[in-house]
Amino acid sequence: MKTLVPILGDHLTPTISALRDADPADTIVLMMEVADETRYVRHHKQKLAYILSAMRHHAAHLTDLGWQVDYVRLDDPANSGSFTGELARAVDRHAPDRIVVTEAGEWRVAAMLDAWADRFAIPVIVRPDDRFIAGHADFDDWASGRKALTMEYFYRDMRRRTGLLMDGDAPCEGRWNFDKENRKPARNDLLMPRPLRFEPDAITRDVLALVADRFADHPGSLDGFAWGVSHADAAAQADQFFRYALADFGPYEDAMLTGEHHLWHSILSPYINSGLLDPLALCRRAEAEYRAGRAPIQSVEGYIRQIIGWREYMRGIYWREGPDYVARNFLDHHRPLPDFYWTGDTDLNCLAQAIGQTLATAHAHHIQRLMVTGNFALLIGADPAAVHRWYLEIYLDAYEWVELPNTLGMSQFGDGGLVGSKPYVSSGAYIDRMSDYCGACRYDVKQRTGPDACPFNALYWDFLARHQEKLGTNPRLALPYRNWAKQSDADRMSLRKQAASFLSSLDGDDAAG
Ligand code: FAD
Ligand code: DLZ
Ligand code: SF4
Repeated sequence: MKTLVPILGDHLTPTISALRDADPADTIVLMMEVADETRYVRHHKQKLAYILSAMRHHAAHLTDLGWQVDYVRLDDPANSGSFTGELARAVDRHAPDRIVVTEAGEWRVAAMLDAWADRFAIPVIVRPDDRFIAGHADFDDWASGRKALTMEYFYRDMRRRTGLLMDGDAPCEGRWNFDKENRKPARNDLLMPRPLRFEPDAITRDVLALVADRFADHPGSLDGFAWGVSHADAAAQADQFFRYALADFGPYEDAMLTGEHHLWHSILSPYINSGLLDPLALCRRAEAEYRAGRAPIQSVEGYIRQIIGWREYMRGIYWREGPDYVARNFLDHHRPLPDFYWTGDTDLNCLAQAIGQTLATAHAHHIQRLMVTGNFALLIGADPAAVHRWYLEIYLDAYEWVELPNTLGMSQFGDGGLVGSKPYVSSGAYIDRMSDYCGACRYDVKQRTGPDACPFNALYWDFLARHQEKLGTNPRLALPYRNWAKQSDADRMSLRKQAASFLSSLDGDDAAG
């Protein structure tokens, strides 16, 4: 039976479910570079270059493995610009008996796949994406009937289910979570592991030229593009991480340092999310490092939790909450995101560092995303949908299923506490403790009011005051609200005035930037 198998840009896994039992002699693999996908948000230029180059490398890899690949390029004059249009053309070209596809990674594309069955007069079989450990029904089973969808309990189930870091029925070393041992600031004089840099080959150079030519209006820079684009590249970066960084991953997971973009992070999320690396295999390898005595439990447990805990949990939330999740706005925030999110041109040094790095590389690590750019957006009352669009366009690893619950849920509290039990807000003190940014900033992190005061300080208290009705009864905010109440009326008034003046400077055409 002649089968057409569309492989989407995040399906770059040779053993993907749609290909699993297929006969190469009877199967046409269809890969499509389409304008709709490159334009549904203004993707960072490096994100476009990465995806298109990784797709081209994957097509070559599949061909080497014996598959017949029909590859439609973006600059093909006949390209219709959409997945459905390209599928229609491919059906005309190949006259298949059926279409087999692995489910899409987001609601927008899932709706297209659903419509294919009506549009084409042949069966369309949509298979589950079993690169994830928890299927949709597994997550629903776990979630239904629970008052709170606490990630930690989901994670424990995933540990039991995979057997990762388990000694029989008990967690290794008697605890599920070793975060208390982590969260150390880092110093610049430590010997820093370096992620690999990949010199663009001929395929990537072609794609870089295409992106420079067609997407000049998109944010970010292509200069110094050094991402891996093939299975071999991704495997080499994984080796680098396990050899040089995993052991210290835990302790320095939350640290931020000027000029040090990666610290002990793995920098593997783009490869995992597009399919070049298998998340479960990475976790098994991390466990092997622990069992061999080469990496301590607090690093290995922390790393595995991010993948079988947070990553799987975010996907479960995305599909469970439905396509309307994107419209939630619990705190009723409507401010546009300041222009400097697209330029890095601001005198708040922490933001300039995190955004500057993001524009240069399309990557920033979790605490930069959560406690610098995310924290600031939440404190100023930015519209969560606008914040979501920024994260979706600006990061190389951003696909809606993982980006949206992280941004709207965890970072912006837009879902009112489904993902996070309290908003991730902080004053400048947190950033000062975890980074070296404040020392080089024109603001003084210790001051709360006055022209040199760190804007995060007044904004923090103002945020709590503004949202007292909605957040005042949250037990995890009891201490900050007690501290707010303890301050004199005059202090509270001057903090609120300070915040109001900063916020109106943002309204005044980004004057604070
Ligand atoms: P490491 O720090 O080395 O972590 C190991 C792995 O764990 C990552 O490769 C990733 O696969 C996984 N992981 C860690 N944290 C999370 C998390 N919160 N959710 C899902 N997976 C996680 N991650 C994305 O993959 N895509 C996104 O679009 C994305 N958007 C985010 C938006 C916001 C506002 C925030 C706060 C976080 C977001 N994250 C996103 C999660 C996290 O920041 C990135 O996964 C991480 O920075 C990737 O870098 P790394 O591979 O070096 O991760
Ligand atoms: C993100 C992206 C981009 C920029 N371009 C393409 C493309 O041209 N062709 C393609 O197959 N996939 C692309 N992608 C990734 C898809 O948007 C991704 O596969 C969907 O989000 C699936 O849900
Ligand atoms: Fe950021 Fe405030 Fe520190 Fe400046 S002083 S880097 S604005 S936290």
